[in-house]
Parts: sequence; C-alpha cells; structure tokens
Amino acid sequence: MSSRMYKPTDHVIKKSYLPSIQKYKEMYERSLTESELFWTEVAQEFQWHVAPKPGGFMKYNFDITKGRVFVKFMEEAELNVCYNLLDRNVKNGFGDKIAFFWEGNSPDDYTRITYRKLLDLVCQFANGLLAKGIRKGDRVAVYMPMILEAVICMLACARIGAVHTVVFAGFSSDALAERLSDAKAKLLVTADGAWRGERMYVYKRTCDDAIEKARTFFKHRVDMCMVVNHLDRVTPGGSLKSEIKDLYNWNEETDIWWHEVLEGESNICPPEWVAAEDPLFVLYTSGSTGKPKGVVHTTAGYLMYAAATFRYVFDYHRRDVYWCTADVGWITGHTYVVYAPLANAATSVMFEGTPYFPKVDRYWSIINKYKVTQFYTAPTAIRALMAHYNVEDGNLTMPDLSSLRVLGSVGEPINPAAWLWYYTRIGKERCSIVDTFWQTETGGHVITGLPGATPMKPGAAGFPFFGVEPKILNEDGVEIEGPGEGYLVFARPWPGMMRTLLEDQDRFERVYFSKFPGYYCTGDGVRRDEDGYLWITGRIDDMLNVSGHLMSTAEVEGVLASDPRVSEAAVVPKPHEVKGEALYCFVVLKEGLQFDADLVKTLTLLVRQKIGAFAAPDTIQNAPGLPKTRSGKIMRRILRKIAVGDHEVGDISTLADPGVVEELFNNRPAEA
Ligand code: 6R9
Repeated sequence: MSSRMYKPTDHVIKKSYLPSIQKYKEMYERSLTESELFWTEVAQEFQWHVAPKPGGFMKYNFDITKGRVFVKFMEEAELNVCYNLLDRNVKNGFGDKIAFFWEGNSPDDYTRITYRKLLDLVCQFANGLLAKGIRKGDRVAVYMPMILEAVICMLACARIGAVHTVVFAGFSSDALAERLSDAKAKLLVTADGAWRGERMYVYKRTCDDAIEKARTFFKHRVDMCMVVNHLDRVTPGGSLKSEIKDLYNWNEETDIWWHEVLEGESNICPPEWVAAEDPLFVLYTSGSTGKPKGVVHTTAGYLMYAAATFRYVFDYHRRDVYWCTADVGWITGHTYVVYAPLANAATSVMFEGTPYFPKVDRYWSIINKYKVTQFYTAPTAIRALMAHYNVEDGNLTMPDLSSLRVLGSVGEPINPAAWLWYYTRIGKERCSIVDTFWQTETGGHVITGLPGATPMKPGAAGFPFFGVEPKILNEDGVEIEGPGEGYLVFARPWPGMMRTLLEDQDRFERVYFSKFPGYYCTGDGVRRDEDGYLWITGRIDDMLNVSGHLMSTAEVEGVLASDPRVSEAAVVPKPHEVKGEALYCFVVLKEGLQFDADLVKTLTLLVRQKIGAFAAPDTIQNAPGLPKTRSGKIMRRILRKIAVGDHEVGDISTLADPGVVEELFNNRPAEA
C-alpha cells in the first residue's frame, strides 16, 4: 500500500471553501460540539414551510439495549424537497441556468434543460400523477434508463409527497417483481427502451413480466404503468418503430404513455408540504440473507446532508459543470445525480450511454465537450478504461481535460495503480481526488477527503465528513484508538442516514445495531494509519462487490440452488482486475448427476435472469462437497483460497471432512 502523500495543488486550493487541513479540522470539531448551530447554518439556505425550531435538532437512540433504535432530525419542521430544488432556485435567479446537459447514447443526441423548464415539466407530471390518483405516501416504482424523465419523475413524486422507489434498470424482472411487491408500488414508471452502446434494451417488456410475476408470485397488483416513448426519439427510420412495438405488450387498461399523462396538465402545481421526517424515497440494497432491504430516507435530514456533502466534497462553485456517471438506480445516482446537485443550483451532465461507445474515449470527450470541472465515477470504470490507454495505441489520444479540478471515486476501494492513473492521466497531477466512502444507508458521503484540505494518500478514503463520528471496534466491541484495524462503526447519527427498513424495523435493528449496541455498524472493515487516515478494507460480512454493485452471497447461492440438479452452492468473491471482485461459485450436484459445460451455461443464465446481468458468475466449479465445520457452517475463508489457487489455507482441522479441500483444489476449472 502506497502511502506517499499528494498535496492539493494551487489549481484546487485557490477555489476551495476549505483550503487547508486546519480549516477542515476546526469545522469538523464544530460540527460535533456545536452540531445544532452547524446544521442550522445549512438549513438557512433552504425554504421551510415550518422552520426548524431550536433545541433538540437530533433525537436518537442507537442502543438497542435501551429500547427501539430511531433517528429524528428537525422533527417539527415542514418543507418540500422539490420546491427547494427547483422553485427556490428559480426565485433566486437561476431560472435560466442549465440544470442538466443531457448526453444521449449517441454523440449526436443531446439536449439541455434549464431550472425553469425542469420546474415546468415536474409540475406537469406531478399534476398528471395527481390526476391518476397518486397521493402523498403512495409508492411509485421507477425502472428507467438515464433520461431526464427519470429525474422529472423522482422530483414530481417529491412534489406531491409520494415515495419513489427506483429500481436499477439492469435488474431482471424477478428482482423488479420482488421490489414492486415489497414496496407495494401502485404505479410503475418506465420507458419503452433505450440503447446502450450498440445494444437495445426493452424495459417495457421487463416491466410487463415483472408486473405479471408480482401478481402471480406475490399477490401484488400494480395499478398502472406509465411509459416514456424514448425509443422513437433515438431510433432512426420508421420501419423499426413498428417492430419495436412488437417487442412488448400494451394493456389498454393499465398502460399509459408519459406524453399522454402530461397532456393538458398545467405547469403549476403547489407543493405538498411534508414533515421533516416523512419518507422521501425507498431504495433497495442487497442484504446478507438474500432478501433485499428497503432503505428508507426521509426529507429534511437527507436534503441538508446531500447539499452539504456536495458543496464541500466536490467544492462546487456557481460556474462549475459537474458530472457523476452513476446510474439513477443506485444511491449515488439519487444523491449525487439528482438531489445534491439541484440543491446547490448546480449544472450537471447526465449521460445515457456507456464509456466505450462509440469509442473508448467517450468519457473524456464528454468532459471536454461540456468543460466538466468535477468528475465522479467508480474505480471499476477507471480500471476498465485504464486497460485501453495503457497499451501503445496512437489512436487513443486524450482530448483536453484542463477544465477538471476535482475527481471523485465511489463504490469500492480504489487500488493505488488505478488512483495513480486517474491522478496523472486524467487529473494531470493538478486535480484533487476525493475517495468517497459511503453506503445506500448513509445517504451521503461519510468518510472522504476534501479537495483543498486533505493531502491525498492513494487508496485511503481519508477523514469523516462533518457531523460523522467514526470509531474502530475489535471483535469484542472494544474501541481501537490510534492506528489499528477493525469494524467501521459510527457513534452518532448524521442528518442523512437511513431511518429504518421499509416495514421491517426489527431487521433494521438486527442488521445495523445488534452487533455493537450503541453504534451503527457499516459491515465494512477499516484501518487507521499513523496519520489518522481511514482506509476501507472491504466488507466483513457475506457481501460481494462486483464493479461497485453490492450483492450478497446468499442471494446468488439461492438462485444456483434453485436449479433442481443442484444440492448446494457456495459463492465467494475472487479478486478481479477490472470488476474489483468477481463471483466464484462452488456447486454441489445431487447424487449421480453429471457436471458439464451445459450446466454451467444454464446456471449462468439463471443468475442473469433472476438477479441481473451484472451478477453473472465468472467461474462455476464442480464441488464434490463443501468445507464445513462440524456444526455445518461453510468455511468461506477456505473457499476464497481455493478460488485464487492459494494453498496456504491455514488450519483445517476443525472441518468435518478436511479431505474435501484437496479435492476442491484438484477440481478447479482450467480457466479459473
Ligand atoms: C455509495 C455506494 C456500499 C458499500 C460499502 C463499501 C463499498 C463504497 C467505497 C467503498 C471503499 C469507497 N464502498 N464506497 N469501499 N471505498 N470509497 O456504493 O453504496 O451500493 O450501498 O455500497 O460499497 O463496502 O459498504 P452501496
């Protein structure tokens, strides 16, 4: 692990809100000791229907031994998030400012939208939702590509107090069905389809299947499906249009086009004032028992936290153009594509396509085209692109990227090689890299560097954001002070953290608060070095992180074991150069059955169908048995070693059948 320090350059410092580490430290101290004052200052920038009252801003209990866990922030205040993102900015003179530069899959397809226009469309769609009977508290599922309608839909929900639950459009119909029914969604908003690279995806078909599956498997009926006609916009030639229509069903009773929802609706829609602790959205994240968890975020705290992190972590200034490549289906897309930039009246880029289309320079050409100042992406993308640029190829010159000031990283630990490439080739050694550690549950960045303040160490996430109090605990819950390694926990809430799991408060307490009473447990490991920097060491539960997509071993194992030929399955992460981690699956077949390439193909397809393409296993190995303790617990530690072919498995004497380990080594497929 490299621990050379890279100091912020003048290029960054001269613009920075916090130009030194001392400034950060002072402000951080204040955020803990005078937390109410700190958040009051943030709150003052926003418009309140009922202003937060002084005293007891943050009420909470983190200690399950003392009763139910809860967090409440500015409890009696009332506001509307959409009003604060749009109307407030228009009133402040940003009506003509560009909210989004939208860049389509094809470089010829792009548009832009101002704050005023966005407000008009959001109001129109919000009125459309009201006209169709959607009301405060109703849940609206969203399954959409990266198009402006996704943002419009989310904000329209916020405007009327409906709760959106966006499902990443890479999820299969099974996964969507499960989420639709868990959230009891009344409405599903989608698009007919979209092109990504050279592939067309027909989302409406997935939605048809999901609605059907929700009805048959979960007895949940989705009343309506609203569909953006996006393919007509991007599919040249009339003949294909009719062919596209044959790719999905149209149910006259329940399906309705987006443009028909807007028809005749006014662009004025008074916001629904909601309580600070009313839910804003639900977003599902993988749980280690397999069933996805509906993470609930509420209104005031989420908005304050999103706004503050964006401002300081990206050092956003009025004329900057910011770009986050995350999909709106993930938390990064929620907070740092939609809510936080708009809360800061920022101009952002929203991109529909992939980094490789039409050529591998697409990201860089977009940065160049819009003169992007802050660029926020994932290590997996950096590693994938790096591979193209490290080969000597005269065609791979980079366009001018000198507009850049801040580079962000999110989703998994960034390895020093990728960090250095990002720093030198993209940032030209003059930009700051912020390695932002956070989770769906945390709502916004919790451990990160700040561009002008934090000297960078490649691979270290850095320091806590304002209001966040991290601790390192050992297995027995004893705090490790100074340098050391252990569980990353938080000792107090911050405004943007989750409040509960949808209709499952018990699971919320069990998963996050039962291991160490009094602390929020992240599930990640962390190391503190001699300079106090925090280095995230990865998940310590049974979670996998493939290209920044979090999934549980149990989830994938469940799918594999659903094949009638499989008696048992175990899945472990195997380090992967580009994806960070890849899935390595051990499959035990029922007596007398043959393991062959066909089976591998079927199982791979099954995982793609049940979860999504991003979860497809890299390796499926035939296993005569699994290494288990006498009490029947699978020793994943050993499977991880087998996956990488490392014979240093340590003590295996506690295994019920130690012989199985050698057999598994001998059975490793040639390509593994
Ligand atoms: C924002 C997001 C959360 C998990 C988290 C951790 C990993 C995210 C990271 C990181 C090291 C970073 N993670 N950012 N690990 N350094 N900068 O990714 O949310 O999808 O819920 O994943 O991702 O393991 O616990 P989510």
